[in-house]
Amino acid sequence: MGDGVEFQTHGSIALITLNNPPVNAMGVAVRQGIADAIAKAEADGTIKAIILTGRGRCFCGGADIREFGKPREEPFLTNLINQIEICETPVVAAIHGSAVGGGCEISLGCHYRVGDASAKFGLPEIKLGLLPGAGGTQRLPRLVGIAPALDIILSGDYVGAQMGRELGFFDEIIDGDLVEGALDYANGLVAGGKGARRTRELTIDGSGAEKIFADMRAKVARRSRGLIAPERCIEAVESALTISLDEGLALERKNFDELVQSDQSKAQRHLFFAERQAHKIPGVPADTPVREIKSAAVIGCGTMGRGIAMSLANGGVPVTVLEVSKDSLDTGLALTRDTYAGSVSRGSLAQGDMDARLGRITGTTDYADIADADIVIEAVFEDMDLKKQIFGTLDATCKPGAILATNTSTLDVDEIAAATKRPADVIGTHFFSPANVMKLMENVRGGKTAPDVIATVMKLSKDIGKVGVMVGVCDGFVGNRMLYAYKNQAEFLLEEGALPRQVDKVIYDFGFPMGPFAMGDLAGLDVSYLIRQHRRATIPSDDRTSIIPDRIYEMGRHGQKSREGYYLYHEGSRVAVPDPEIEKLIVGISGELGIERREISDREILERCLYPLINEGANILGEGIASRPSDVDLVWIYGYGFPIGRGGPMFHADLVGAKEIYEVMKKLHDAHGDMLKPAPLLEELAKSGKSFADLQS
Ligand code: 3H9
Repeated sequence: MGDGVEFQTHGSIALITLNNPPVNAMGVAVRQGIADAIAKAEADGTIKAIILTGRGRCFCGGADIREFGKPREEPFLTNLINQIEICETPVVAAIHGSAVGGGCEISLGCHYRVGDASAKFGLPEIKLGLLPGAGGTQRLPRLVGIAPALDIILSGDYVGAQMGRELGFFDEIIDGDLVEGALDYANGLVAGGKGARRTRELTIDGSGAEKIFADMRAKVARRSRGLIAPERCIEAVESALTISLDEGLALERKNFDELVQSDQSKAQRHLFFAERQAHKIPGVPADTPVREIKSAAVIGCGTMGRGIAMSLANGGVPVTVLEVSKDSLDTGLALTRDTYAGSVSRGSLAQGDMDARLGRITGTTDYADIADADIVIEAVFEDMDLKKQIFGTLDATCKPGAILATNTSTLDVDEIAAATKRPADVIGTHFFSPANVMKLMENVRGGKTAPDVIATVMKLSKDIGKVGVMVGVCDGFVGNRMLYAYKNQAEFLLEEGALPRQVDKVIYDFGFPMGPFAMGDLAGLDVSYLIRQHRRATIPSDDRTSIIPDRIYEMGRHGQKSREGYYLYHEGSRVAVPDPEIEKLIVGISGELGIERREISDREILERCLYPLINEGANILGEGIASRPSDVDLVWIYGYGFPIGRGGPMFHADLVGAKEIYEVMKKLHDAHGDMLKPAPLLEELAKSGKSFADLQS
């Protein structure tokens, strides 16, 4: 039956099984195999029903994403699905695991759908900057209604078996063996004289549609600023109400073809593979055994500790939180409860889920209670002596084989590990605030961290729904080290002539959720002040630093929390209002420094903030702190709000061109000195005409 598709008969039932590991993606060979198998079954007068199912971990992960951007080869998926739908013989999709993207669309072309308890379906194309291009926008609204279909298509999230049954996607959920159950189901159809039942023939209930579309457009404008795929999805679903299915398929295809060529989709496809590539770590073979994580402990119940504990509990891991005093513990646990209750009141979490998650979090003030934890994550203030003391205690208390992790964002993991007699078990797990929301885990391997500890922590990241990236030890690791380069330049721009609102607007317009100064106000200017003090004491540097942030902090302005920082914030509002007092202060500081303020263009602001960030990424790659450019991209996308449609700093650098960035860096270097020295790797790429993508492993 060609590669990747098996054909069997069971009495009068034809069983067509996709067998294309790892996820039965439908490349050209698989599409051809299915088309041949369907034709064969239809031509055989003894076949009364057809089952389409998948072997391995899931039914089908969709079209083969690696084929996108290459010339299309027949049979096209849309035609194949039409071929299935117009069959006279009833076709049943029997689904286990995921039926997603084209995998969902092919099941929508089948006449009936059954699944086992593991079954889930969804249309994640939006996460690839696409729209479902093989009928998803036309058939799903016909089957489940407009509002649920829009939710599924625009979120890209997957729907489980039970909910799928309630929505009318699944006709039956099968207990026990899926294929046996599907055979019984198909035989039942034959016995009951049930024939083909075509989704294309269903009519859509258009009542309330205008409001549904308007609400969705408003939501998308808020959540997906700058991305083009969401509007194309809405437009295609909307068309299902007014034009025929075949016309709708043509519109959908037009939108798909436009999106698949776009830089945004290329960027998002890059990120899809980047997330998976990040799990391939030098020195850690794929078959490295992992340690079992059945329970965890978190040291510290402050903002970070609470967020980490919630992340673990949300991912199903029971966690014990340790605090120094009963009072701080009680406060921390109460705040944890409040955070969950807030999600319940906003409707983003069910009460039952809150109870289950909270039930996984317990508290203690006694190290003896965490002695059996499989992983302990320390999340106390950034103070090396304190951390060393804690790791000494953990070393003395925790069971052999426990992983001892630190949430440090800047400190030397090797120095922390040296406070124990088991440095091989020590690793960094750097979460981002708010840790229960932000997806990045910047995991840091020390010089002595054991491969199985690395493999376990990367698996844990995935298990709790985070994007894990493994990096090496250096000041600030990947994320914060690049952040220093970016923020420094933003501050110098103020001294030279720009104002916070101008810099922030340029960065916001580029696609970040906010600019560096609004971000500073949100994070707390007191926090960044303390970090700066600490860094100056521990890592003295001759590099130029701006005096503006210290001055603002010394005025008692701590950002949003004190309703005054770089901006003013009215009572109860998070809207940043430019403050003439700060603008006067900045102009005054330029005078003090003897800098003649000048007009600074938006272009200069963007280049001055972004190119040093990219340049630092190149230094980090050159030093081997990150294994590959796409790892750096993941850190900035999921930890710092780099716009997803731009694919991360290194992907963006390739779109601009290494040569162009190098030329600008050279000029900046001449004007501002060595802190803006072009990275040797950037220079090499510029001179050889290569790109960061060429370094990808
Ligand atoms: C589409 O269908 C377009 C249509 O609407 C229209 C067309 C005209 N293609 O995630 P995992 C690889 S767009 C190629 O770790 P899991 C993945 O790279 C498609 N490769 O497994 C990895 O490779 P490696 C819409 C794919 O068990 C390996 O499979 N579909 C594809 O945790 C394992 O992946 C999607 O966006 C693919 N479609 O989760 C599906 N999918 O081992 C997105 C996966 O070399 N995929 N690979 O690193 C998923 O959500 C998950 O992969 C899935 C399995 C849930 C299926």
